Amino acid sequence: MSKQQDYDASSIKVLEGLEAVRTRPGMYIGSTSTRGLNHLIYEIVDNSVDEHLAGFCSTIRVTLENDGSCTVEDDGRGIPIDMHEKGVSAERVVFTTLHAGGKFDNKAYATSGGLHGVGSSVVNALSSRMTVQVKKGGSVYEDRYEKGVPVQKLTNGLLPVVGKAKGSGTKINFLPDDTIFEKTWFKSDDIKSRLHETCYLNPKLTIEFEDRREGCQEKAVFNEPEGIAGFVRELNKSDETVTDVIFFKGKYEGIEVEAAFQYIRDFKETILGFCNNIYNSEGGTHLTGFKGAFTNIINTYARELGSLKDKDSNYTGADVRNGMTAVISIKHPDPRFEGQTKTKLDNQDATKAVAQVTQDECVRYFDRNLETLKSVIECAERAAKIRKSEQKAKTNMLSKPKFSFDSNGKLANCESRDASRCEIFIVEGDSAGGSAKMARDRMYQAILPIRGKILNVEKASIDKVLANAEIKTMINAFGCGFSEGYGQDFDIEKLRYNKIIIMADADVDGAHISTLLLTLFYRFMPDLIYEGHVYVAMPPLYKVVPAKKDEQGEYLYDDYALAKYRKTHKGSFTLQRYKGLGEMDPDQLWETTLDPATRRLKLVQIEDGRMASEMTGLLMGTDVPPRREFIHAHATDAQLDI
Ligand code: TSJ
Repeated sequence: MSKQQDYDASSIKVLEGLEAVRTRPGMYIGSTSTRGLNHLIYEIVDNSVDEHLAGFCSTIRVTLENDGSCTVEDDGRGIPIDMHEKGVSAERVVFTTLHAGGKFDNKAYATSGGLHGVGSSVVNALSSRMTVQVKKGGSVYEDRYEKGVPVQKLTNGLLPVVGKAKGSGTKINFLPDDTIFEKTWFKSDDIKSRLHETCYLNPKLTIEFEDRREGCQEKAVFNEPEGIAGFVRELNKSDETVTDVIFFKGKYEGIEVEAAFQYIRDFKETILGFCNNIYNSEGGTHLTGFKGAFTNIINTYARELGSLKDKDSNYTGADVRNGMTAVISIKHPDPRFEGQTKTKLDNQDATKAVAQVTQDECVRYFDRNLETLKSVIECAERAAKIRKSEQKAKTNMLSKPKFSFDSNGKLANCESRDASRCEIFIVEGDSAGGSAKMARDRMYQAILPIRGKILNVEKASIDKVLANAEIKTMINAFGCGFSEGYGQDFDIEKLRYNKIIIMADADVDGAHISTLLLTLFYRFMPDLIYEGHVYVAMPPLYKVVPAKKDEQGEYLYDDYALAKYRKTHKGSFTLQRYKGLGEMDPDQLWETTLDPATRRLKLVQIEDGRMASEMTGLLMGTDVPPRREFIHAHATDAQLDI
């Protein structure tokens, strides 16, 4: 068989592969929302970062073009364009083979972390067009694709030369396919922050960003020679610091470990883990190694220095991390990931490597910097003190009989104790609550009405939060306790309901109540959200009933659906607008929001833990000016009902 025929045969496989990507894009890039869209850029940029790690690329340029496409260009060696054994340019194999690599997989580190690293062929398949230009040996070579299918004619399987060039590099331009993505507007803030982060993790790399889209013209250059130490400094830029940034690195059994940390006055802990430049939002073994070793080190010193007496128990891990901001970055030759979003590092040898390097380097540092060590121990002391006094308050509160806060009988619990099938609806208002209690499936659906607005936990002190009757009722009803910084008393295994469903009116007040509840869950029971237990019910806004008797009535969930109905429906109909859940009778409530067969629920997910935490602080916290600024900048998205 000739080489060309050979390629024809394999090209059928290629088309099948592309089709698989286009049929289930979510499997390859996580989602087809803005997050998935932005991922296309990261996917491409990560290839240039690999070239940087291999030692051949110093600058990457990312441009958002006015036509909606994105250009990524680097000054590396250029993707190989010579003849591949399949009888066609190697470049074409890279862009048409799923998980391309194989032969090109001679990188120092595979960057397959979670959603990342699925490769350029996936981006190609999801782009209505893509142009690849490779500079090498004085010439520019070009290839073109549409929806992943090559459209450039080759000569003897090789790419045409389209110009002359100095130096070498790769330039990709791609336009995301608007039949695949729900939205095709790249979010420049997210992209900039991810590119900036990449530069903190790669101190010798420069990334130039440019937005050329109409009305958004902007340029930014990122280069962070200080590396992750600079990252920690940036994270703490608006906090009162207690120590300098401490940086260390080392290597253990083939695993490179780098860490930077600094203490701030605030009672919070921020520890970010990266493996091969990929952020691990669910943490993992590298963080376990760091935390374990650090706790040991501080307890050992605290006993040596007499801060802990013989009779005292050790500081907890959370105590010693009180006020700590840290970035742990490792390079692992064969990373494995697990967890709900496949972003939790799973390699057991990473625990040992990070623990060993942390032990050696921190002891070396603290032996020479006693004042810093004392400041760290003071932070742990303060945390331990508060932990002990809160423990007392908590045992007093939670040791009372179950549902003791429910003496007013507001919670209508379900009969089943099979948590996997039980649901609890948190319902705004007593009248909707009453209807919901009548309409529900008593076996599996519990109803907890809450009156008016709950406390904004972002603004209140912990004792106020715990004193709040509605919050106590919820904590007791869920059954898994709560965690807040120092105490790790939350136990998701004890959760009594598989689904926690927020049921609020589809108006501004309802949205506010949902936000307050989500803030509560996010701050005190974040695992409820991370493990996918929290939902928001989507009650319809309208019901349309056609005048003709034989036609079915329909619930409509937003104004867009109503406009569409008006356009497509022939004949007259009556329109009922629901002002609130309280207006629905039990039957309607059952059909629209309770019945698992017909209701609509929105699963609450965290796209980016850090971003979510910062946003929650910004939107729900006490500091007004930055919130006002944010609202003014984003107010065009809002729809107020007057
Ligand atoms: F994702 C991508 F494929 F589209 C892409 C790859 C996008 C961009 C903007 C850059 C790149 C890329 C690939 N930049 N640099 C490289 N380098 C290689 O592919 C390469 C070059 C030479 C050799 C060699 O062994 O000689 C090996 C490799 C992997």
